[in-house]
Amino acid sequence: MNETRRRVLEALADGPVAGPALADDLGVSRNAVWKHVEALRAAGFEVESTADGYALSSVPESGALALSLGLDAPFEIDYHGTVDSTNRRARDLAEDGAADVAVVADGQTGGRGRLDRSWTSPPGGIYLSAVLRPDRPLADAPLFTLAAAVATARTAREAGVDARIKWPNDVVVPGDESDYRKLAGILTELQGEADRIEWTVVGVGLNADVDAADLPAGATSVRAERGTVDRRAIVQRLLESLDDLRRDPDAVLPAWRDLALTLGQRVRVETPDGDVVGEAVAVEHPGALVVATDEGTVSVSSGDCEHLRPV
Ligand code: BT5
Repeated sequence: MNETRRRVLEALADGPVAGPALADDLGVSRNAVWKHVEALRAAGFEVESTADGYALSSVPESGALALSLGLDAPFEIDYHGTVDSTNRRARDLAEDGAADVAVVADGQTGGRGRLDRSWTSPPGGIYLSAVLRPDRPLADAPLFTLAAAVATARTAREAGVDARIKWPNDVVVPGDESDYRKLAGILTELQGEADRIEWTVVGVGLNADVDAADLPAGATSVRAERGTVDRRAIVQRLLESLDDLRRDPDAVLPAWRDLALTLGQRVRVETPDGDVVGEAVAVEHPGALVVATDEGTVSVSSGDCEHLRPV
């Protein structure tokens, strides 16, 4: 990202600021300032020319500069109009040594779910994958998936949606009885070294300003629940919340439990060793679901979970 352009933008956001004064401040020519202002206008920023100088009057919904402006979390934004998969891109960056990068795209042509499933990625959705390098043992890795679910649910709740978490990684809006509609999904990828996490990529697909007709059956969007939303505000809140949680991993499980829709429900969890059916009674560190079955208590660390109607 062009550093001078970013500084011009920040000055305009605090503006109005006169072109010559800004040129002096930044140590560039007046013509260079003018060119940066024109480039910002071309990128969708509205910059007014007032008697007191330039003033920023509106910011576009996406783009690296727009998403970085005012972001209160130390993520560099790697923005794409369209990409195959933000997780694939984030993984490549992580393998090249990147840290604290958030890959954000307006669309995906090959969005991925878990277990080779695909993620439908229509316009208006948020497709975001953060590269994290937490200094934690490998066994703590599930905490970062749970943290992403908490950050996503909190952000959707701030947007007015009754978002809850379905174990382990779905953000849903509850319906009648055991019913729910899926609002967001999370895909985590991980590289370990010795017994440490080397990097983890947490990918979030959030149906934000999406027309429900563009989504698979059983899905919903912030727009369908609450009306149209500003995707920039949502991306920024999500990253800020994720940043808070990764700095305080002990806060993740309690926050997850507070938002959990699964606890107290009758569930069926499909695991590689067969189905586990019973009541979901707890979530234990670092994210295992404890199910009370007819044969006793079983702790499940991964699998697909379905909420069943009460018997
Ligand atoms: C997930 O998988 O829920 C994880 C999805 C993660 C997607 C993000 S987008 C940004 C980043 N880059 C990627 O390539 N991926 C991540 P899973 O639990 O396997 O659920 C997948 C299932 O959810 C599909 O089989 C569909 O049934 C359903 N589904 C697909 N697209 C959906 C959507 N947009 N909204 C709701 N449900 C969807």
